[in-house]
Amino acid sequence: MFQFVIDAAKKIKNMEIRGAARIAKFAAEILKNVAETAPSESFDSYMKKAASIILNTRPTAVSLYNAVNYVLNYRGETVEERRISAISKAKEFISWVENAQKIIGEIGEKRIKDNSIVMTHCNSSAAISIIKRAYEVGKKIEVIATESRPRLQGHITAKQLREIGIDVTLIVDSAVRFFMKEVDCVVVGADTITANGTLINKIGTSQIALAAKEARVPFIVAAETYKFSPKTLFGELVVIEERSAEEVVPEELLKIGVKVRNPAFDVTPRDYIDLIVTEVGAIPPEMAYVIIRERLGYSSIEGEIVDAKDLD
Ligand code: RI2
Repeated sequence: MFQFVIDAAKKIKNMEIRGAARIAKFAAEILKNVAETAPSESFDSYMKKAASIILNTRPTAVSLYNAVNYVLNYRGETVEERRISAISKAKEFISWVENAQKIIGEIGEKRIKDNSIVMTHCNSSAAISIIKRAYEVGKKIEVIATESRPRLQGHITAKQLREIGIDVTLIVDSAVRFFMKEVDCVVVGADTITANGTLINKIGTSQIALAAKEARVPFIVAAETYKFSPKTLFGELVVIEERSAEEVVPEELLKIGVKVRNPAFDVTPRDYIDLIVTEVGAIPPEMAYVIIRERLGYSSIEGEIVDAKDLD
């Protein structure tokens, strides 16, 4: 029974399935599958164990936690009622993901000027939704996409934008400040936004924000409301995932004792963020608390989540 959950969790861990929204949607799909097939006598324990396995994959993007928590808040007197409730919660979450990205595109597009150059980092479906929409409504835009070492998600972004006809220039991450003077606005995604409006996103994001602020270039974050972290409201710090050294250097360097650090994300203070485009509106980062209270609620905290650390 759990083999398919373990296999799915591995896909998240090795980044075959990646991107904060995609992993959250995938988690909801796995839990839906578990809800549909779990034996009645152990329905609740199957759901909890599957949740633990899924949560024990990538620690930083709160979207994964919010997805699991949303589905695990199923209710019902009988097992069959709980099964139906869990399946419908999973479906609700999946459509939340799909609809939110579309609306973010429609809202965020209005902040992109005609004849402008937009810089983006990594591969964010929410950020791309804004860029694509601006292009679709007829604005003439060019995109500067960063390579996003070490996993080179910038290549995916460049390909996705080129496929629909947008002019894209790919640059190495360290060239961000060199090109910033040509840029009209920066649009990036989010893995997590904390209660005080801090952004956690792909490593390198904070340097781009710094360069943008220096050059007075607007820095826009595209984030569905399930990227906001209820846990941070209660003092929890966001864990920054550190991935393996092999992603960064060839083995021969490791063999001679070169040490490598490979944090996957960094932290951008809210003072560097002009706007967060969510599916419920374009807000200043200071409004993060309101989003958490109104969209995610305290029940997210109370939901029963098992500690997944030991389940590898
Ligand atoms: P969407 C990605 O993380 C990037 O940091 C990206 O900005 C963020 O998720 C949000 O992506 P990774 O999974 O949810 O590549 O907007 O490490 O697609």
